[in-house]
Amino acid sequence: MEYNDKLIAAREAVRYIKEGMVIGIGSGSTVNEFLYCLADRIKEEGLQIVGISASKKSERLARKLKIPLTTFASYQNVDISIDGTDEIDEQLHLVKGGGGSLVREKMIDLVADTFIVIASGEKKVRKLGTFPVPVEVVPFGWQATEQRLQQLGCHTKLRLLNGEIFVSDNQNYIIDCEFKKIDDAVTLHASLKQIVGVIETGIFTHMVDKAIIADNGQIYVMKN
Ligand code: ABF
Repeated sequence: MEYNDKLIAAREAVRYIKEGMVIGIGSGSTVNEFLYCLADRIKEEGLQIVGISASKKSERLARKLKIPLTTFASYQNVDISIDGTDEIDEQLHLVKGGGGSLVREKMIDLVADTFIVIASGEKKVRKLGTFPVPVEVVPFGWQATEQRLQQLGCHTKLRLLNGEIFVSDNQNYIIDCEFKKIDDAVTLHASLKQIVGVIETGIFTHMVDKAIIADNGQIYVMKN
């Protein structure tokens, strides 16, 4: 039997949303499922919440679903952030950014009192690194930055979209760095961040409070 694990994980996450919350909204197809479920609760229960979106894509869907939104600056606190991921390991370290929104996602996920990741089973890995680490870089001199990234032992690729250079919501470029296996995500993130021209990496460590993974219809909750 085929299960929609993304929807199952999203539906479980909506249960954590309480009246009056400020909700950080990540991006990706699993987060989209969460937005549909959240919109249903708002319609059925008159739930009063406000969302802060980490990406223009999820913001467009939230507006279409009439989910009340506000800007990140206008709120000092975020009660809960719900976000997807590309990889998650046993320590709840993540590789994120496949959708290109890693900077704003990390900013919101970091300030949230509770950060919940929602994902289907195939995102769970023993070791991070199969998914190339997205690194957001300043467009100016990106080739020089790319060379310094390669010196950390990865194959790099400037992200393109429809044959053009992909530009993030922050008007920067993304270089996808293939490390294949990451033994120490904390140290690698620190090394990447030291490179002039690097703005942020898609390595999220020591941030996740709870992970809701749906695998073949079964829900697994991992927490720190
Ligand atoms: C987003 O979720 C990105 O960081 C990541 O690439 C994406 C995963 O998307 P999906 O839920 O579609 O697999 O937060």
